[in-house]
Amino acid sequence: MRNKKLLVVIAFFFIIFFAIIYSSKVEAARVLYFKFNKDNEYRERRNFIADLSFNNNNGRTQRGWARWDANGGPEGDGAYNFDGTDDRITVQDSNTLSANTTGQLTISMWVKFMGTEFVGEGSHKDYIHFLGKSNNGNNEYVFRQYNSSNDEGRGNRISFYLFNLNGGLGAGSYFQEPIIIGEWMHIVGVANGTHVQVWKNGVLKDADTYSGYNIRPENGEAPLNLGTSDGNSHFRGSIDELKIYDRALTFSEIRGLSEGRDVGG
Ligand SMILES: [Ca+2]
Ligand SMILES: [Ca+2]
Ligand SMILES: [Ca+2]
Ligand SMILES: [Ca+2]
Repeated sequence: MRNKKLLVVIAFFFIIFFAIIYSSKVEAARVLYFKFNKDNEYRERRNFIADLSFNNNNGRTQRGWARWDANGGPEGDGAYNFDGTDDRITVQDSNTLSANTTGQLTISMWVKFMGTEFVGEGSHKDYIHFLGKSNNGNNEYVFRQYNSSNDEGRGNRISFYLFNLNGGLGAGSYFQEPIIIGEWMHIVGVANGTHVQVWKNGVLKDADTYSGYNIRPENGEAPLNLGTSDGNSHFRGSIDELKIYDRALTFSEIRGLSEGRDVGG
């Protein structure tokens, strides 16, 4: 009888122990988290956006001041709006945001598109970047939206690209489906060491090899920008719940994020 009690106590402490190890692992995997709820507890005043993963990847709004919408986001708890002209949020360059230092990278966010007709960048001026860590000589990755009427057959294409630092063709995965203005979409880009992937609303849409484009990710010096990548084009819409992890999340983890559950939660 006494032994049985002892076993129960030991088992209990083992469970607690592994639960702590597991949750700290999940916490360690997350390298950036923007909730965009303007939380006083984290001194989110004026143009300061706290990195709630506590890796100090804090954000700041720049220039045209991306506007905070108190009722924005899929949960209505606050999100940032971008005007398509000059709005952006900037995070300083950090090793934790580069695919080669982490080995793998997952970028998860909620996005609401408010425009599908625009003049953008590129030789056809038909795309904008809504998130990117990429500028001349420091190209790492971007999320791209093509306009609806482009002449390349890429109408409404949403893609995630991984580049070599010197640019050129990137390894890009995409989906090309109707975009409903004003509707929140969950978008995830993954770089898992050999492939890039893009996910929409918890569904894997496309995957492509690094090797197909001779991509070898390196640590560049560009900041991470939301609303643009390098200022050459700008996104019109909203972003909420940006989460970056230093590993490739699993199918069920990405599905969970798209259904509002946290990784490990
Ligand atoms: Ca502005
Ligand atoms: Ca929010
Ligand atoms: Ca593909
Ligand atoms: Ca760097």
